[in-house]
Amino acid sequence: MRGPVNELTPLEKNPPKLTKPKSIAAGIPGVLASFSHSVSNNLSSSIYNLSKVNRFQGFDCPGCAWPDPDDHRSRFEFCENGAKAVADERTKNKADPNFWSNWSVKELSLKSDNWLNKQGRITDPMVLMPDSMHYTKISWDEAFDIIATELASLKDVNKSIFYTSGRTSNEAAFLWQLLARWFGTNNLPDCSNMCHESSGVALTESIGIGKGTVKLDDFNKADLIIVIGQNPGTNHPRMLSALSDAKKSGASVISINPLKETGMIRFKHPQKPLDLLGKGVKISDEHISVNINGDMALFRGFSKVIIESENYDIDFIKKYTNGFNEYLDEVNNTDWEEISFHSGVNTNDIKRLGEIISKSTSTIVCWAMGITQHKNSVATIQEIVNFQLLGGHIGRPGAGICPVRGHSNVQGDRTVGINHKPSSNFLSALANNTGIDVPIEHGVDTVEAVKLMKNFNTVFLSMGGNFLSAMSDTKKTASGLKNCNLTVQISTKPNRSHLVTGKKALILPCLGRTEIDTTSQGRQIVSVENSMGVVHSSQGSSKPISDNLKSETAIVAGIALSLESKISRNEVQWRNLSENYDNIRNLISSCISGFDNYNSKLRIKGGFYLPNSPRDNLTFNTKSGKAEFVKHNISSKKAKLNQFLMMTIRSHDQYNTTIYGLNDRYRGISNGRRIVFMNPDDIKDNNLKKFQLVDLTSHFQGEKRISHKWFVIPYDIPKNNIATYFPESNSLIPLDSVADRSNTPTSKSVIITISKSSD
Ligand SMILES: Nc1nc2c(c(=O)[nH]1)N[C@H]1C(S)=C(S)[C@@H](COP(=O)(O)OP(=O)(O)OC[C@H]3O[C@@H](n4cnc5c(=O)[nH]c(N)nc54)[C@H](O)[C@@H]3O)O[C@H]1N2
Ligand SMILES: Nc1nc2c(c(=O)[nH]1)N[C@H]1C(S)=C(S)[C@@H](COP(=O)(O)OP(=O)(O)OC[C@H]3O[C@@H](n4cnc5c(=O)[nH]c(N)nc54)[C@H](O)[C@@H]3O)O[C@H]1N2
Ligand SMILES: [Mo]
Repeated sequence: MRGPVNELTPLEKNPPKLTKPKSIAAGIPGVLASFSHSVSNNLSSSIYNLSKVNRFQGFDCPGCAWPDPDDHRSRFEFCENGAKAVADERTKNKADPNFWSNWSVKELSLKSDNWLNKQGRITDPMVLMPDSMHYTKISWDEAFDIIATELASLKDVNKSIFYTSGRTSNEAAFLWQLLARWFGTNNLPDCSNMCHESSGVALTESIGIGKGTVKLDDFNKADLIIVIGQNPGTNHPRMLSALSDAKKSGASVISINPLKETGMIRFKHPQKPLDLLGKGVKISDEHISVNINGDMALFRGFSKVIIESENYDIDFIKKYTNGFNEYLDEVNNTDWEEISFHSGVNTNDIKRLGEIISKSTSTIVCWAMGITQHKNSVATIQEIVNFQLLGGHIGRPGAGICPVRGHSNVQGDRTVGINHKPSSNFLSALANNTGIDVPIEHGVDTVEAVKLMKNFNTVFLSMGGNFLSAMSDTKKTASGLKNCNLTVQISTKPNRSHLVTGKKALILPCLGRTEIDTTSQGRQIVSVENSMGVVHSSQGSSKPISDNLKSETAIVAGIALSLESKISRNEVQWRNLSENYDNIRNLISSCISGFDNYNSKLRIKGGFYLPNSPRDNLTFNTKSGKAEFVKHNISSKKAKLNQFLMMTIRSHDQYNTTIYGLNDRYRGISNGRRIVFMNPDDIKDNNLKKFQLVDLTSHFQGEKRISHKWFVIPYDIPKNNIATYFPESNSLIPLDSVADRSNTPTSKSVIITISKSSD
């Protein structure tokens, strides 16, 4: 018998060490930190690889989706985040068949996420048979045969699920969705469902495109940049170069966040010697310590000031927007008391800042997870768009909206068809160009996938990612995965989704971004789309860590070819596509607009911009043909007496569920992750003390979820707000606690009570 495995991250014995939060991001410590991560992995290979990051002939940085300047992509552009991601992939450690035979899945499940990641790269395809305690090596052909057999034996194709994480290239992602749709399902949940789905839903309705409207160069032309719910110092460090350049060109920066994140205070460019010597550039001119989920009310307040001072752009509004009068009524009917109550910011501060903001002639608003992971996220984002429309800040130089995407190709994956709700245009283009019978019925997102898995015996296939740890409600997600007939993880490194599995499980190891991808037709390049809609090439240059790895595209084709005979279908030329990626790109060009001459444009330095009609020519593909003011009542999540509102955030030493180390340098935390950031007054009022061990209980629709033994840490955070790190805290987030319309787990709004742990 396999026996029960541990689904949750293990507890920690000792409290962390605390120092004062830092006031300057990057600089020498940033360089040293990336260096030390490289040393502990594989220094020479990391340095060689860093010289290739984001160069015209190099590979796309796996760190994040922030773009590079159009004119100097050949500069040595990397940051601590990227350096760590590269070093982590280039590790010399190998989770080879010996490793898997030394450790049972149960033993591995008792280890920390940090330990699991340190074991290194997976070298061979591995299988876990029913009732077996260990993974054993399997041939690729046998692995493909197991998958094809399980898929072909499903009575209903909609009991298969094809998950995607956002690092997958356009080419692999396109083939992946083709495999799912050729098989007959739109069950294509992806990490976007947990990430920027709210932005996509809100923006599509408001401005007719689910993406941002700025180019990087707009940052140099803006006079005001507002950064909301984002921690760029840790998660998008290259954005700090853009912000510091913008400051030098005269822009003001406002940061809106319950926490004073270090990157938003001061920044020293790690690759500019003069910056390293000086005090660095001051980034935020103003910081607003908004309450968690108070942003919608805050923006309503700013809009109210703009309207009351008649500082709106009436020409723009008349020509390009719809719904202004209704919005005007809504704003006039919102009183200041409500605004201050929901935002947690006092009226005078909002009015003072609103006055300054209303004078801006070119504003950019940036946001990330602090905005997208709440119940009212879609409404909040639409309020931000309303605010931008008032000033006419869309489609003009130096102005626009900028949802800052996470995974390095999450935006590209969606563009090329990773979408559980595909448009009918896309589906008919796919049908016409491939001859396949496309499924029309919408598929499941990540929350619906867990429910499907719990209720039926499904087959779950995962292109990258770590579904168990990334999803909300860890226990429910685990029971869903365990109910699957088969779970398949296409991965680079070990993670908890390899341990909490279906009855049978496969791990298929793939090439990483840094590695050379060769087929019978020679060396291949792939492509990705960054956060600002630039599609460019990426080509690894290192020898693969093992001879037994396959590229993601080869793995998709391998599954498909094995399935062909079992379901007697042969419409798609899988071999032709996977042996020469130009053929995949030709197919993408025929199916998706904006990709004409894909193969030649990709080979031009720096790649090409996809069309973006609001930005390019102020046209809006909405119901009215204009940008929509969408009105909503302002709302916010509030904790009741003796409760707290919890946000689950990233530390400086993690990449989503990959834990590089136990430090959160900028916030002054070292050697621990199981901590609750808490306001010092709340600590006192609740009779707690620093390092007190507490249990956290979440409350949702009468249900309780409890997580034991967290260390209390005093921190500068608004009263009644607390913060913990994910993935540890994901077990507290109820599966049904989701954002309206986007169905994104409310990872930043969890109602919690705190009690002292018993010994
Ligand atoms: N090094 C590193 N880089 C990464 C990642 C990583 O894990 N590590 N992940 C990548 C991915 S997939 C993504 S999506 C991005 C994530 O990038 P971020 O969105 O920056 O990541 P989070 O840590 O979730 O940070 C959320 C920020 O929002 C604030 N916040 C939380 N709730 C609220 C709120 O209600 N209102 C406001 N105004 N602020 C709030 C928090 O204090 C925190 O500063 O980063 C990408 N880049
Ligand atoms: N509570 C809470 N939960 C959250 C969030 C939050 O803020 N709070 N954030 C959410 C967000 S924004 C996101 S995007 C999701 C992330 O969800 P995922 O994308 O599913 O998770 P990751 O941790 O990025 O996936 C890491 C794994 O990807 C594999 N991998 C790495 N590189 C490659 C590669 O090149 N190819 C392949 N095939 N595999 C690779 C490795 O095996 C690694 O273990 O988590 C979400 N979950
Ligand atoms: Mo993300």
